[in-house]
Amino acid sequence: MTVSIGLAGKPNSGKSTFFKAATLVDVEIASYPFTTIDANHGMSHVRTKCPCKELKIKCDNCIDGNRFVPIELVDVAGLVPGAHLGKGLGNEFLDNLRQTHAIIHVIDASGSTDAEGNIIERGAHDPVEDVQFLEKEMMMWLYGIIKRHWTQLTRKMQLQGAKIERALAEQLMGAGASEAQIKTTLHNASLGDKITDWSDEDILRLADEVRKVSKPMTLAANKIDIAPEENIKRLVSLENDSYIIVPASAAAELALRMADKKGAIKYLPGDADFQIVTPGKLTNAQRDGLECIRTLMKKYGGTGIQQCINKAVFELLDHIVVYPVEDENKFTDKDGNVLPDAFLMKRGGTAHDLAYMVHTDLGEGFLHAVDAKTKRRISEEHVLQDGDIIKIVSTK
Ligand SMILES: Nc1nc2c(ncn2[C@@H]2O[C@H](COP(=O)(O)OP(=O)(O)OP(=O)(O)O)[C@@H](O)[C@H]2O)c(=O)[nH]1
Ligand SMILES: [Mg+2]
Repeated sequence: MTVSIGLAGKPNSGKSTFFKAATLVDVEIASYPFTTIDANHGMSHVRTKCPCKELKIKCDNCIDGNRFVPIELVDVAGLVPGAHLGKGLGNEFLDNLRQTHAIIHVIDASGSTDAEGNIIERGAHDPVEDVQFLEKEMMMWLYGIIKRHWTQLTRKMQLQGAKIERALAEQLMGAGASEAQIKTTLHNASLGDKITDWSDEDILRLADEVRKVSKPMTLAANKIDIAPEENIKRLVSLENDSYIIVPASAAAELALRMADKKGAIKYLPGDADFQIVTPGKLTNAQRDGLECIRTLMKKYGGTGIQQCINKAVFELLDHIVVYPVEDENKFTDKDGNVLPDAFLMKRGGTAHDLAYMVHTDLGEGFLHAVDAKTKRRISEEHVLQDGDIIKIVSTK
């Protein structure tokens, strides 16, 4: 299953710019609220070190040792405070986030848009005020789903004797919360299984816990190219155990990706710098623009866009990258392609889990696996590590 990351936030914060920069899909971008109405889906990538470098083998599936592993990005309509009550474009757009595994909350750090995304004088809105609204809207949306299905839920439990976590998971399936996740949330919210005793406050607490496990969030403090330094500092200072905050400029990343596509510069998403390759192809204004971006990148270590995606996948979702191969000596598939596939999997996954991810048949006929780096045979319970190259031996 492809990892899916949602881009959400108030209107005009730069979600579609982020999306276009990260997927190169040409979507509408404009300086007014609610430019995007229907969600955009596109392919982007996490960036990791390809194992070919340490193995000193030639590989055609990475760029200078940088491996880009596909993920899905979803760019949704802007949400405003009160969206769960139907404000702005309403809560139907929260539904576009159902299938996503994590969310990048895109914030306008420049403070030049109000809570509804209308343009105001730069710095007139405090972006710190925007930080928590999305969590609250999502909590209220989940609360709404539970309340709407309350009668069905009680009936399922009382008449059919269903377990509470099973009944809730079925109800919240669309929200992407699994039975195991629900079990954890019930524990975290200190709720017993007698749901007829639950108060509205209990259900709200549960909804908040479900949001945390099923839609973890990282924050992109966007528009750092025009944001007052003070705003960025204050946003970054909010980072703690439950918040990851990345200063970012979607506009800068988009400019770099476009210039790279044209062949004017050499830039890989996530790089801390770029090279101008054909100065003749650039106007003076373009060159000045690029130099401004370079200064910004020096300060922040890049544009922040790739960093957001990487943090969402590797930190929030705690995924690792593993490489299945058919030939454990040459690190290839049967056609001789070196490290042909890269799979994202949750940390803690085993060789057997990987077999199932590659193909159901491989999983069902699993005999053992081989760690191609050490040539050691590994059993089905062997927990894989980031960067592992695995040969699976199966009867099928
Ligand atoms: N300076 C600057 N402007 C940006 C940046 N990212 C986006 N913008 C501008 O912000 C405006 C809104 O960008 P969009 O990407 O359309 O914003 P959105 O969040 O998708 O907006 P809605 O679809 O209306 O919710 C556009 O004028 C963009 O050019 C950035 O990093 N820096
Ligand atoms: Mg948009």
